[in-house]
Amino acid sequence: MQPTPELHSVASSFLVDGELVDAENWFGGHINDSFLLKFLCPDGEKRFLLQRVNGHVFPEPTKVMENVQRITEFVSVRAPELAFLYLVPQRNLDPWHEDSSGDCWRLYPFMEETTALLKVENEYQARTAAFAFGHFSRLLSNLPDPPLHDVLPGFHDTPARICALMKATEVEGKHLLQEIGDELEFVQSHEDTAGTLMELLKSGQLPTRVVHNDAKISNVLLDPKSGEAVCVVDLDTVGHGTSLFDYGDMLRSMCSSTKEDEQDLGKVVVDSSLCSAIKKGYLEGVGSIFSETEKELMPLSGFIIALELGVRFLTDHLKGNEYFKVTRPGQNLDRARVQFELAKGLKELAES
Ligand code: GN1
Ligand code: MG
Repeated sequence: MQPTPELHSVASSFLVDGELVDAENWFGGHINDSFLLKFLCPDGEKRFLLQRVNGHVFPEPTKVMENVQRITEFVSVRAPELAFLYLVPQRNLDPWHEDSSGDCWRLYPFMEETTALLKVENEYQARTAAFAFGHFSRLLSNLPDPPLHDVLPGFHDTPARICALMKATEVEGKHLLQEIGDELEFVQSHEDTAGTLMELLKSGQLPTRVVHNDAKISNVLLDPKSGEAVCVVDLDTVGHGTSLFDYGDMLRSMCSSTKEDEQDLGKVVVDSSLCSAIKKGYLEGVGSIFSETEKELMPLSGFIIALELGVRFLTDHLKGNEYFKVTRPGQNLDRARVQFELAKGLKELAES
């Protein structure tokens, strides 16, 4: 499509030797606005990914960008051989663009010859993606002080997420309560277990590490020929927490070949061989830094993070989809139901 004047203006601030000739919406996540840009450069066409950080979700987008810049700089020094999304600076060498309304824009070279999966198809993919997240955490375990900004305080605070759901049911969703009675009962009956990770993290029984915080399958780019993971992406949420936030996110997003908004819950099946592949890959990637307590809680973390995400989708459904983008009515409710179904399957597996 013809780039809009806004995209032209933003794109022209970045240090690219070429002319912007095409822009397409890029549907790569539920949060930020992304565009695939094509520039005509002296040595041919080049593609870039332009993103506007969602200022509603991230109230301090400059802090998000400061974190992203620190991480990418650190990785470029520590592991220059690693394929990674490096920020293209602006012409004035600032690492990102801030527009007149305070929105932050960033530009990455498009990772040609890679693909992102919305769902896992086989054990190899699960293992290599989990390895990539483990390796990422291991690499960042040496990130020097100061700590990264906490851009979304309480992001994986499961008990606080449950409180927010209960509040939403009181304030905003009375007319919807009948529709979600079973889901609310499921959440309430597992409230205690759901708080395990936060409790152990707060008491120091689980170590605090630098973690990705959004370790889902679509946040790893794969080589479509070899199937191997090439690059971990989406650094907005990287911060300090337990590795089990990532491990739990991997289990819930890679333990099944189901779509995230599947309406037929009969298709939501937890595949134990995918779970074993995730475990192998993650432990290989993260290496010796993993403690016994972390290892013990690995299986339960999948249940907790699936339940937590279900709670977040359900809360957003009640609040009129103000957080997660939707393309159809009821999509966040369907997403919530899938997560609760996965949570049930992951709990059974953890207890078996
Ligand atoms: C969001 O934007 P995206 O798709 O990378 C969300 C994650 C959820 C995920 C579920 C900042 O990630 O926490 O697990 O959707 N990111 C944020 O698909 O809330
Ligand atoms: Mg994200």
